[in-house]
Amino acid sequence: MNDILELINNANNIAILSHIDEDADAFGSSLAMKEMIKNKGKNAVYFLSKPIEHRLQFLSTDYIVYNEAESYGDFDLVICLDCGDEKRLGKRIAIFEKAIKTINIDHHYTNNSFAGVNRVDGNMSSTGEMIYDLLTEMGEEITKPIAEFLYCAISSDTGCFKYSCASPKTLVVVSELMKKGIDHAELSRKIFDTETIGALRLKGKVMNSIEQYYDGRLSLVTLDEAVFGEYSVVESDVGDVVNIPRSVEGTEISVSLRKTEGKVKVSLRSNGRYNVGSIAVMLGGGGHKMAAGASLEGIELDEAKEKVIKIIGEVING
Ligand SMILES: [Mn+2]
Repeated sequence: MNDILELINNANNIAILSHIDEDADAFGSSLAMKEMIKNKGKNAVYFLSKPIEHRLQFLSTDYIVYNEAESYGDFDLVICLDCGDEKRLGKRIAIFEKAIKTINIDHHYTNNSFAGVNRVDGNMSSTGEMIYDLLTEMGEEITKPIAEFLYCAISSDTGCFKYSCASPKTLVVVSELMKKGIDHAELSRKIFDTETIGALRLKGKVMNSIEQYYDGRLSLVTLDEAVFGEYSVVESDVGDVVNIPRSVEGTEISVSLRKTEGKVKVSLRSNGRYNVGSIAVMLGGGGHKMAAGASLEGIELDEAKEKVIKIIGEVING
């Protein structure tokens, strides 16, 4: 029998965790896993590191925002999804460390196999696609809510199926999800084509402030902490701004740096030629070859920018 299925079948009280700063793949694949476990008549709790961003709130409210001051009891199994290493659990590592059995399902090639049972495949488009395969292998029914959650996960990590990580098989999976009667156009509109007015105006400012280096092969934007207040938006509601410099003609690598909560979050994207996963590793982070990131602590925005430009310069000028 499948080892993951065996662990789930033998557990009764299960915690689900995904990476900090949850994105649609982390959120969607966790909700799908939770729904499947619930359908089996077992108890599962999904712990978020913080409230989910505005545009994903319509998907579900069936989760707990983790509070370290509270005690949540013990879980006999913890399942980590879309999480490249245990540091990416943030404060919820307390739940992970208390569990006897742990599972790690992820598609970040830099994943360090930190759990008891690890299913890691860096060639998969998304953790959502891996959950689809797992549920199919386990003979679990893909219900309409599960199909909606997985559609959000897969469509988001593939940039609506346009990134190189989307394989012919990814689209077969999505075709199966569509057969469950999901409204894919409405889901896509909510996830990709809806913004608050403040977030959209902030992006306008970001567009006007793109910096270019190395003959335009590196395009970069920075967001300081004050800009979110200036446009009356919550930081997490702004989403990925790294795709804005990525679309500038001639760009090989695009970068966004945003200062929040005393850290500088660095997002990196490649347009194909360079492996930004290894650049992220040099910065203490991780990810995929085409999309990766790192979080720099105890550093000012300007200092972080200088550091990132220098490292990328070494890669580009090789
Ligand atoms: Mn993912």
